[in-house]
Amino acid sequence: MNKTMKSSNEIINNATPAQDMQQAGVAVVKTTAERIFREAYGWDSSWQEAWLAAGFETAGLTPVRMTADFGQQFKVATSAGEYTAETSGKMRHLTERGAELPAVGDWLAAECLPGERRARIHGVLPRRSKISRKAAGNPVREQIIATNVDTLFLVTSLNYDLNVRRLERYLIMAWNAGTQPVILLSKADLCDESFRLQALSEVSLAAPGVPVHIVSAQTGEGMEQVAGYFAGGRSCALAGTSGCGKSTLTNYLAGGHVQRTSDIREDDSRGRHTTTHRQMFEIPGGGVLIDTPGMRELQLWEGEEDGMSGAFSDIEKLAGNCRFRDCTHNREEGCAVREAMNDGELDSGRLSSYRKTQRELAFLERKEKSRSAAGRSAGNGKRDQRKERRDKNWLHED
Ligand SMILES: Nc1nc2c(ncn2[C@@H]2O[C@H](COP(=O)(O)OP(=O)(O)O)[C@@H](O)[C@H]2O)c(=O)[nH]1
Ligand SMILES: [Mg+2]
Ligand SMILES: [Zn+2]
Repeated sequence: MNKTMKSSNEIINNATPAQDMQQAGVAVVKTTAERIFREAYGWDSSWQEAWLAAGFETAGLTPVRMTADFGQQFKVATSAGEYTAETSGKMRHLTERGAELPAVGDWLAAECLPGERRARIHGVLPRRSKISRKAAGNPVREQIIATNVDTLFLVTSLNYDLNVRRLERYLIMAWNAGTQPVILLSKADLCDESFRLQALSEVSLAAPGVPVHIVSAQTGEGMEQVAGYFAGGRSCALAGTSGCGKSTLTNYLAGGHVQRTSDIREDDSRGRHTTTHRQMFEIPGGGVLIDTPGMRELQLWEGEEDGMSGAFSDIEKLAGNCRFRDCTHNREEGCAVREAMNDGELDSGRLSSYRKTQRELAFLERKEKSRSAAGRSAGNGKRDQRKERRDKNWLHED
């Protein structure tokens, strides 16, 4: 064989020759299935690098991707189909905060038990993106919605659902997460042309620079563009209130009835919570989609990225022209933001939403700070040490 040519086996399997020999009996079939699986689920050369750097290959582990979360137990996709999985005792022992447990979307290092269709999880690859919100009823706990999502579809239906203030919150969540938001205005078949145009213009103002598509899972309108986001095995997720049509879109894109959908109650136009778990589905042409339950109220969680700048780029750009650098856009002379508002270029509702969200995030940050300060003064240096060790163990086990 030509030396520069690689067999598909070599491209994905970096095992030593000795390990290759060991597996020789099943190598070909196994690696073809493995290659198809990894391509479909978005494995690429930088995942491979992270995998090797973490030492998972030498530990004899297999990459699998978490598809569903049922609390203690969860599901993972493997080259041999879906397995039930749980974390290893050691990993559970090292875990104190829920946020560091595997989440839907994670690439995990697994010990597969094919006879039982079970997997034991020993590690998590560092995440590329992480969609979080504040856990309900707990001011300082993060709840991860999904990880490693390239595109987050924010769905809002064109019948009764449209609410730009709520959309702004979803956009902050997307930008905080490090994902690309895309807005889907769903159920286009239910509204007339003038309502569409109005919705489109309102949404474009609330979401500067964000792609917007008008879609219908009923007629298929706009669905080709949506399908384009999965090209090259990319990962997408759906977010939006209950009843806006997320599971119906999932069924359309997955090419079958994979998710239950629900009828909207006529009285309040709200869907029932038919989708109760976050779950990932494979898209026939490659790529995956994560469907999520509706969120009654989206409580923001400050991420590593600056979501405010992403979601309110128009206001921040204007603020760059205010005379004073620390302008609060209240009564200062030479305030470009107020000027734009007076000229009708900037909606006053949007400015007050910007301010309100800023206050909310500042409050959250203060809470988080005082909590970690309290933790330290209570002699929790030990916990920090444990956390550090844990990160090492999970992410860089070499
Ligand atoms: N007319 C119409 N109805 C839709 C469309 N998409 C979803 N629906 C309906 O909206 C209701 C809620 O859909 P579902 O997918 O369960 O919403 P979810 O809660 O966001 O997952 C169901 O009765 C669907 O049949 C659409 O494109 N057009
Ligand atoms: Mg649903
Ligand atoms: Zn100003």
